[in-house]
Amino acid sequence: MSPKEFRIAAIPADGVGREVVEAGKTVLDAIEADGGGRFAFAWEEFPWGSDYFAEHGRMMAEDGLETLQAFDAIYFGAVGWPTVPDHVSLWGLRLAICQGFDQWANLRPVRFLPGIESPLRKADRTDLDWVVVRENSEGEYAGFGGHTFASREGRGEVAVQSALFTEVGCERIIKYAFELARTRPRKKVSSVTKSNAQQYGMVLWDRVFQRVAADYPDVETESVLVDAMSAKFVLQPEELSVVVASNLFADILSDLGSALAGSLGLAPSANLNPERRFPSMFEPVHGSAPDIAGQGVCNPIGAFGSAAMMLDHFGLKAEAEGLDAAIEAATAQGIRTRDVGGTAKTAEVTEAVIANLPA
Ligand code: GGG
Repeated sequence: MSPKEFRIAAIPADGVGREVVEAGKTVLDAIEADGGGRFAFAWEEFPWGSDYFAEHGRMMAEDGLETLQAFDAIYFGAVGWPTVPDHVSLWGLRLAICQGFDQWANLRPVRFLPGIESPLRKADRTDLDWVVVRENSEGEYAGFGGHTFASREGRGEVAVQSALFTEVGCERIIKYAFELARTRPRKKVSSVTKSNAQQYGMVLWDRVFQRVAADYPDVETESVLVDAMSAKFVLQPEELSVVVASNLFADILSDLGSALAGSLGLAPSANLNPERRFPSMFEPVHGSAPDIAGQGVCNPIGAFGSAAMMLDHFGLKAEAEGLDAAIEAATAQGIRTRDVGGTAKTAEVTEAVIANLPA
């Protein structure tokens, strides 16, 4: 029987993104080798990112989305480098892909791993299990706005940035969160807005949340303002399971969550087009970390967790679970990069995870 082939576009992009994508490919190659010829990964790597911008004046090829459309998934590193304004690099690559491919659901599990200290208590908190569900197509990242210069000195500049909330956009992400909650041990969805101050879009979100919640009587719910939710992450972490929020709020809360799990370097994510009309994209939550790039010391665990989410997306459930278990085994053995209090290099963590893959 010929192996089922999965075409993967690798976009390492900037800084430590290159190191973690290389590490992730090494782990996935080992999983493929252990797969007994049942499946194969066909990789193509794209040199897009801030260096590409210096040469071509754009972050990705003009026909980049057409090229990527032929792939089953995108494995992404990180975007952002001091040579390119951050909003130019982000909009030119990561957001161009997320929005171009209608990857409207961004899943950001917060992984509390054995052997990793959480600031929530000076011990690991593997009793906690959160998923942040981020609306990934509109909200505060819709890109609506403009600016104007009010005087010749450039003073008095005015800028407007609008957030877009549509009933369709709110409903699909909120339903996604409820469906996800039904698959989890704690069936609870916490919705996060700031609808007391943001009286149009976020009031619409709250209304849709209440309407959708009525269809899921088996799922516990709460609506919490984002400031209160930030405190709740720290003070009542046992109260959380699925947290659904707008693009900006979920971006912030998922960083808070992964910091509370020990490090941003641990956090995986999936940018999903649930209808599967377009490829989905898997990437660690962290950015390009210019301060440690190129030193071989960055934490590859977030990229490995993202690879596990990609395997799950391919229907390779056993391999996804095997990789997640290997990650846990490696951290439990004390193999940690310096962001989580260890001395291991990226390559040592990679070797440890491969050594712990199920036979
Ligand atoms: N791997 C994630 C990444 O590169 N993030 C850079 C960033 O600034 N992201 C903003 C966002 O998640 O919207």
